[in-house]
Amino acid sequence: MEVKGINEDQPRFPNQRPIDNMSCQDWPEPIVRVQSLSESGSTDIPDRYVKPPAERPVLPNSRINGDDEKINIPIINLAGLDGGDENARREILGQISAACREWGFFQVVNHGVRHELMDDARENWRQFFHSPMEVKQAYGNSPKTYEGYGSRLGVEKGAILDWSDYYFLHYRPSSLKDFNKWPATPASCREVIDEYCKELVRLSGRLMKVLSINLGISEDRLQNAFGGENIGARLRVNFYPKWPRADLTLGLSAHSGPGGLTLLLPDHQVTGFQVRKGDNWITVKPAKHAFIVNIGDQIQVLSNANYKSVEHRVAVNSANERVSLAFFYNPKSDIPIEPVKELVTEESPSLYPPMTFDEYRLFIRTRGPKGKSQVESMKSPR
Ligand SMILES: O=C(O)CCC(=O)C(=O)O
Repeated sequence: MEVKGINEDQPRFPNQRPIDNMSCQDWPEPIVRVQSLSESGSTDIPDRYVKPPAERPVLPNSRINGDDEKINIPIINLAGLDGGDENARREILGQISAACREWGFFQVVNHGVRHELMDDARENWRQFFHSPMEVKQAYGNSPKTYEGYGSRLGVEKGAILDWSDYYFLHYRPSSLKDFNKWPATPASCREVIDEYCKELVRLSGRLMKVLSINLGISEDRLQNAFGGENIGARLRVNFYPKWPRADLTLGLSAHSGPGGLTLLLPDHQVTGFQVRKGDNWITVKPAKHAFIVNIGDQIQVLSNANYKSVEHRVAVNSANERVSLAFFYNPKSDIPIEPVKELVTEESPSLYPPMTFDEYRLFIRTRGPKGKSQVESMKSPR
């Protein structure tokens, strides 16, 4: 997809200041790899990564087992979801419904994805990030599509940046899937990631049915609104190098998922993923071999805000690197997304105008992660 410039006469997000003279074709400043800064051994944190005091994180304990915080997002066992026991199925649907409404997040275990595949996928990517810099640079990305090896989100000149490098790749639609843009190192990477993404498309489809049923609409309604079989699917692998002054920065700034569903495979050893709950940030304690499921903005829109996307962010660890795999299950990018008709009534009028995902994601591609400002700015007054 070509990202168009955003100097349009009528900005689509009325509460947002336009960015002038920005074409989104290239980065506004030379790219610095965060991993190289971390490995340089310097203890000074460059100003570019120092967040304003109000945005700095409350740091979790570094190792999962040492974290004594009791609160966690719900952990839901999917074992009985398709097993034929109607009571068990209803119980799981109820747990997912409550988690979507109260948290916008939940973890799933017994989800059907092989544990070895999950471990393999994470380790392949860890090895990729530990490859020589020239290997990684061969995949260096641009803001035009973001595919490849990158170190910033957004193209605002002089922006305060996040303390992470990442890799973005397309899995769906098939026309955008290009093995040449996936790492060839380590040797098993492409094959493992291909199988991993296939499994996650399947799991996402199961979860989409559950969300539809829980909204009281037909089980294939959300999937059809996403374009049926023609969904989009992308993987972003995040690498958060360690940094002694983790208290001053963020690995990923607060944002809500701009797409549909996110299935996150967190680091199994290092915490850092935080979810907003009211005025607090809760550090997620990942269950073993669980995926963290997150409702994105497109589902907030389709559900007419019955479900809400929730802000999340990542704290850096001062002693350990952290690797996570975020799989984004998105609507077909060129169809209008708006509240499904069954959820629009006289008492609950439509809250959002139709917008394609191609248009919607221009915001994060140009401005970077900015809390929930985008989806909030779209809302029409009731
Ligand atoms: O690294 C994490 O745990 C979260 C990543 C995330 O939220 C994202 O990639 O959008």
